[in-house]
Amino acid sequence: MRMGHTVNFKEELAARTARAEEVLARFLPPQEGPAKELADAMSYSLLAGGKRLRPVLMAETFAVFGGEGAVIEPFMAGMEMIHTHSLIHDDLPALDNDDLRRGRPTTHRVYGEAAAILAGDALLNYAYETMCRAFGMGHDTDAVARTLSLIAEKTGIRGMLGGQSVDVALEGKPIPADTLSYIYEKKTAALIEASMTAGAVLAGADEADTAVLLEAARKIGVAFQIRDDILDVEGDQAALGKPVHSDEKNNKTTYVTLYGLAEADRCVQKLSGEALALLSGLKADTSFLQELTRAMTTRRF
Ligand code: GRG
Repeated sequence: MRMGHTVNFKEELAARTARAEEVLARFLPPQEGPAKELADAMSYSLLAGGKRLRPVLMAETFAVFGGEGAVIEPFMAGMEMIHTHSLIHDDLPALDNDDLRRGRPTTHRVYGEAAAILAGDALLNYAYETMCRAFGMGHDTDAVARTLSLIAEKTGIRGMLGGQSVDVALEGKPIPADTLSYIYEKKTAALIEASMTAGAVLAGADEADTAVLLEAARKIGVAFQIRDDILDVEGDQAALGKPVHSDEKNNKTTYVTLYGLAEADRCVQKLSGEALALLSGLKADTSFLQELTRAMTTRRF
């Protein structure tokens, strides 16, 4: 198992999460000057202690496909900034109107709604500013450009934001199964896809391996979202760091409302199994990615 000096997955994950935390803190804008309050709100949201799954996934696929050096770091930071922007905006009164995120009051509860909108916008923009730094790091610029481009695509109208827009438009209405799948593949899986393929593309993985990773990531991402639906019903607010029963409050159609808890759980297991089969079919050592897939799809937080 390619996990450094230890084969203990929990310890290894903790070490990789700590590295992601360290990278994030290093790439944030300084909290000084006239826009200090904006930098404070960005830092408050970003350093609030999420699971850091996306940068960890990205760093791992970079390493699995032979990537070396620090060029992955601006992408790790950028991806977590994009993810955090989506959480800040999703919690706003106009969307889910939630008060708790990552175990702390949401950004708009602390800084006010206008400042939270700006902090989300600023994180999204700063993500690209940060990732563009990779051009000056002596890495293959074509690989850097392709990595940036795939992240932009998976974040925007053809990815996360496209899915979120359909989710919002259909709130409180019955959603057909194929539309719900579209929403999950875009709103949630797209950033997991971006994270897993970005590391590989930056490292120079070939198209066939990247396509397998993309397919595995889509399955992991959809399973992760269905697990989120399940935890919203039977999870624990203290462990999750965010309110439960938020979907019910917002009258949302989810896998749980559409198929019931038991069938939703079967879907998670099926998707997880298919993703594991895809990962284990790759020639590279995907043992850590497989452990992480299991952890993401059986999580309680
Ligand atoms: C841009 C407003 C806007 C929304 C985009 C991603 C998203 C759509 C909204 C965020 C809220 C949400 C339910 C996202 C689905 C994906 C998901 C389960 C996110 C939570 O990710 P975790 O569990 O969070 O990795 P941490 O806090 O650990 O980083």
